[in-house]
Amino acid sequence: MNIREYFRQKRDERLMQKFSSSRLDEFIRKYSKPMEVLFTYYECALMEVETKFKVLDQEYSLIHDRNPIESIKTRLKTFDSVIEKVGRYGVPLTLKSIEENINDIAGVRVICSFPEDIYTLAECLLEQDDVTLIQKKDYIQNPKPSGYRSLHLIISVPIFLEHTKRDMKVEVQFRTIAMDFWASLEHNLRYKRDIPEELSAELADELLECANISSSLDLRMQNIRKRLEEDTSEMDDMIESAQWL
Ligand code: 0O2
Repeated sequence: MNIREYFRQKRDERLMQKFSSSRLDEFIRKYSKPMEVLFTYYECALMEVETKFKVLDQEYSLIHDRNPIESIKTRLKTFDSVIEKVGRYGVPLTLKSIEENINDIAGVRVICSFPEDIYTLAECLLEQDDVTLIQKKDYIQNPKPSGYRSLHLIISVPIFLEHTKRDMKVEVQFRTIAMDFWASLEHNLRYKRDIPEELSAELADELLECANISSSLDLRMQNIRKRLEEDTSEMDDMIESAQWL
């Protein structure tokens, strides 16, 4: 479905609560084609960033004999959630304003094995000379009141088109498997309707406790890995010196 059809279909739904039909009509008339082009550019930026992580993962496994990345997920924000955000932020409904103000149209989620891998990968990404950091939010050092943990970076990367280069913004969320498991469940519960207020408050407390437990589990698993690595490297040293005897 193209953007024009999409907006037509959505006109009587959620978008109408934020914007008058004449503003939406004007937006559709002016911007449906350029918006499609813009979204294609975001999709290209997602491919660029995903490839960067795949390369880092390959190289790391050559050197350290393990993969720091469990999985990579990419997503483009839906048109209606972009428009909903424009309404929530109170910024102009124009293409320029969407590009300037909405930073997470292209999103990459990198699921790592251990908390330390998150910072190693983020550092490796930011060292690349075509990557520019725009914003960093460290919800691992400073978890959200809900218990949410993740490292968020907004970066800008170039995509190379037929005759030009264009810098595009991408949001990268780094999580461990445990952080991602918690966030997915919490997200599902949050969007579940008809939960009585009392139960909802009870579940929020329970979720916060689960977030803290899973954070300490992450650290314990990381320590186990470190001790195993130390043990293996001691063993390698012993084997190496025995060969000289
Ligand atoms: P999606 O589909 O996952 O992208 P805003 O985006 O305006 O609400 P801000 O400050 O720009 O707020 O972004 P923030 O809070 O730094 O990060 C927003 C994204 O982080 C969310 O995207 C979620 O993916 C994730 N997130 C943040 N807080 C929580 C939380 O408490 N629980 C869970 N499960 N996820 C969280 P979207 O747009 O909501 O959805």
